Amino acid sequence: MREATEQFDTLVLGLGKTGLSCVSYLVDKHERVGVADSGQAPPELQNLKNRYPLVPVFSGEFDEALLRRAKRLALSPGISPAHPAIQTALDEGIEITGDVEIFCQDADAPLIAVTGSNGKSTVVSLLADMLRRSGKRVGLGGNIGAPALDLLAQPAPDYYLLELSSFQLETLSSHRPVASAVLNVSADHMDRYAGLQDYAKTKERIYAGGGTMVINLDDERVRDMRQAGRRVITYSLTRPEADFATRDHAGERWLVNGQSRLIKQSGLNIHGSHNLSNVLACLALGRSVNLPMATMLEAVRSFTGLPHRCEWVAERNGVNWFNDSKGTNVGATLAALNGLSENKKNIHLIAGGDGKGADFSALKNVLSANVKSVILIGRSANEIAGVVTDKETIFYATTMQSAVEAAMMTAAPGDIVLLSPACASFDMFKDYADRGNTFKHCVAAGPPPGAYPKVEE
Ligand code: UMA
Ligand code: ADP
Repeated sequence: MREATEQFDTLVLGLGKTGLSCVSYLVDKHERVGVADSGQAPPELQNLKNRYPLVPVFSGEFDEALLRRAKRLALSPGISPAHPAIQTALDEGIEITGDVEIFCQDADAPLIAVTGSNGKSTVVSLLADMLRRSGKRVGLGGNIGAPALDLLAQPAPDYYLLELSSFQLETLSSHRPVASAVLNVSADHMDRYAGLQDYAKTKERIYAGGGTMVINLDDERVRDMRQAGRRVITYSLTRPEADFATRDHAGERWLVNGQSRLIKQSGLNIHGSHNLSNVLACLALGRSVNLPMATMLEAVRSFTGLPHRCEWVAERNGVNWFNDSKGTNVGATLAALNGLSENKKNIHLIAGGDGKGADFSALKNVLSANVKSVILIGRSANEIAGVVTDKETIFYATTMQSAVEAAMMTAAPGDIVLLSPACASFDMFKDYADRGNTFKHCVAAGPPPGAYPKVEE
């Protein structure tokens, strides 16, 4: 029997991917580790029991007496340090850390770190390809999927490349990146932060560790993060003075670096001007570690984007279908609508889910200008309906299948149907990938028999 007073070097809070990676890393370091999870069925419980049967697991609401038994608490990203029991522990002098902080204390290769409200996974994926094509070994992880500490189980690469969420940045202070970027700041996770300012301050922490600052001049909040005396590489879609910018030449839009034209927009295989911005960010980050330009451009040409991000799905009866299930906040949905509409009012938008406390009013103008109908699903459907001016264009659906069928009934040749929910998926789906795959499946399944308007041959 275990002593109820057993002390822990580290008590890991949360038993998802991150929690398991912390246990695995810390047990290898011979720490006395325990795990606490406030849910009833933590996702990695069985894996933990199989691999570390001696590590105690405590479930149920976090208990101050339990937390007091630890020298430090390692918080999973989904757990806010503002939790009252964690605040009490902090007041009592117990250290609060996170997996990325532990990683940065021990990692032994240069780090490139990327955050932003949108575009992180796209940017780190393309940048990883640029690095690999340049002969560099890359340890890619963080918010994109592989927990940072799992990377330390492999031999050190030439570069670690971490996608960092604001949650992971909250507990981070030991990072010393060679380069870092905040791609953009728009409202997200407003159920966790006091406001946009608070959220932006958390993102800004990525620049605190030194190294080259890659700055997006198109984002006012990011521009303001620039620090005197630091090496800075800038990029912009609108400001020609940026190190990496765009310029029109002979009727084509080009990506440029100073006087050098690098690649035409028409040479890219990804959609939307937001993705042009992502490519510029990659070129700036790649430049910060001296990757050869020709190799970077090879990677850009081959990049077709990630699934569930403005992903083209099908063309049926002259209607193009796009899956942007990873559009989980207002900024992403705005970018998708602006990027795909080409200033026409031809989009049928499927949106909704768990709005995470968002204010949807920023969608109002683009909904009026570019959207023919709005098909709403999920918990926040009514909140989104509140910003649609023409209420006649709203449809409600209780399942993805009925949403897709409604779009099939409404869309005419030349139109676009876009799933870009501006919300998290958890009220109806396992995750955004499940939502996007369900959408693709429903599109492939086609309309119910006899329902589709007849198309003239
Ligand atoms: N839990 C508690 N108490 C709470 C909240 C959660 O005990 O108050 C427990 C849950 O019961 C669950 C565990 O914590 O058992 C889950 O931990 P977690 O939510 O931190 O999730 P992980 O599986 O560890 O995944 C995390 C990131 N998740 C979040 O930030 C919510 C993953 O990002 C990331 O890929 C992974 O670490 C590896 O780094 C996902 C995400 O949604 C994709 N990120 C947000 C986003 O992109 O917007 C930030
Ligand atoms: P993240 O990892 O930050 O969530 P992703 O690359 O996975 O970013 O893209 C998430 C969503 O944001 C997708 O809907 C995508 O279309 C949109 N998006 C991608 N890049 C940008 C950008 N630079 N600005 C605004 N939205 C973007």
